[in-house]
Amino acid sequence: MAKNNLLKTLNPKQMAYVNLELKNPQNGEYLLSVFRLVPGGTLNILQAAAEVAAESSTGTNFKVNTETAFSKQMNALVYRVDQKKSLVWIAYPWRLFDRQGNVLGMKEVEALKLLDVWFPPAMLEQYDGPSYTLDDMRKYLGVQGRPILGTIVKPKMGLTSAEYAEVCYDFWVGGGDFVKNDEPQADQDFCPYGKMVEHVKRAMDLAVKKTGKKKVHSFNVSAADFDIMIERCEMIREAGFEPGSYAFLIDGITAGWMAVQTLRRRYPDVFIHFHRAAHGAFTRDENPLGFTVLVLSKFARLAGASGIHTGTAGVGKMAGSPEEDIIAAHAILHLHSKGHYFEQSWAKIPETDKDTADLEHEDQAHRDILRDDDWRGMKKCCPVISGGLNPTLLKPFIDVMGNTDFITTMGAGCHAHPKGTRAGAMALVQACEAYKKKADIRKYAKSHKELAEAIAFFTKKKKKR
Ligand code: CAP
Ligand code: MG
Ligand code: MG
Repeated sequence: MAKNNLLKTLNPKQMAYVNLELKNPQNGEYLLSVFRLVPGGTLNILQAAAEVAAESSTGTNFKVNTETAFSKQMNALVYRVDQKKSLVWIAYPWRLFDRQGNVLGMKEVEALKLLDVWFPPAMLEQYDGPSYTLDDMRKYLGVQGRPILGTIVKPKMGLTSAEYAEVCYDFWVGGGDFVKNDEPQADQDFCPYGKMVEHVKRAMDLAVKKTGKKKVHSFNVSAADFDIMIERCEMIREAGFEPGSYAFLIDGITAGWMAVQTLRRRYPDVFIHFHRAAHGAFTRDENPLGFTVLVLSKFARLAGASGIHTGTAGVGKMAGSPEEDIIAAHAILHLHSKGHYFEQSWAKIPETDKDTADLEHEDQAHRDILRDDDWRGMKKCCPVISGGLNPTLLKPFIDVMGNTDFITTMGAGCHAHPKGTRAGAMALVQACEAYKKKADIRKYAKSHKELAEAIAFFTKKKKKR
């Protein structure tokens, strides 16, 4: 249907949320968004889009008498429609900063997926963005030019605190850098939180002493309420861990944006690790409702997460399209990034100042530039790559990612190794060495037993589940 005819179908309330002539939407006043929208009931795409814009900004299902001249200026505006592709573009006055939660339940839509968002500079300046970043973790660990090599302790739950810490120790002395709680691990009676913290501290001290290398543990601080979350953070800080040796893991979707931003604001000296458990309900391709991995990852950077899981781009076990996962990973890493529909600049560094923008790729320069000027840009958020990976999949993932600027955490990929966790860690380290030496992993395995055992096991494993 021609645009003018579509416009004629709008009722007065819907008209107040549409402006297909909006001049220069990237003028800095709006958060821009693009949705895949399939109208529900008898509505056409523009009517349904206007209802979404109303419900997710200032409106409801009827025009109310209480609206004011100012409130009307806060109306979100549908500014573009692509009927063929079922795409609609909506501009939100960024001062609203709405989270779209309501609209997914509206009868007026059959499908509604937030595909990409664009943040205006004024909005970027208002949000904390990351503080302690991957660059800081690299500096602490003394690890440059390769991924941070991590694991998740498995079994996911069920170990006592002493058994849990032993797995950490074995991974660390095998050469691994980083251990995380699994997302559901918290304060179970068989592994009380305080005991787990105590045992991990002891294991870390022993591993640091034995290897002479710094180590990091990411503690899941997600909890039933904020007080307990903060209590856990304080417990960890009082347990004697040196700054940099611990991260706070938060199940960001179930604990919510407030939890993420609270941690960012209270602990700017700690790596805030956003685990995205439950994201599949919103992000899977098969799901016509929700948002993409790209959108989730961009919001995590805005909210101040130091790192967020962005998926294994089809290399690991979790669903997720390669393109989507890689776009998301790059969007949170760099100062300028290309999304599905928007080019996002996370910095005010002028395009002309190209050398400066290029410098952001060198960790050191990136930090100095961004630190000495209050708002030149929003620091990087680190992709955490996890889910069904094992040492044989490290290079395939790096090849898809195009860089080694990420943390990888392999659970079964380490603890299912036929010779146990320490050998699993050694196999991971050896696979990384092979990558850095540009050596074929099978050739390298000829002189590296643990890697050879991993290759034999995980390639055989694929055939027989
Ligand atoms: C991986 C993992 C991660 C998921 C998260 C798990 O274990 O611990 O939480 O991969 O998915 O519980 O499955 P494995 P994503 O290494 O043993 O697979 O990173 O995609 O959010
Ligand atoms: Mg800032
Ligand atoms: Mg997990």
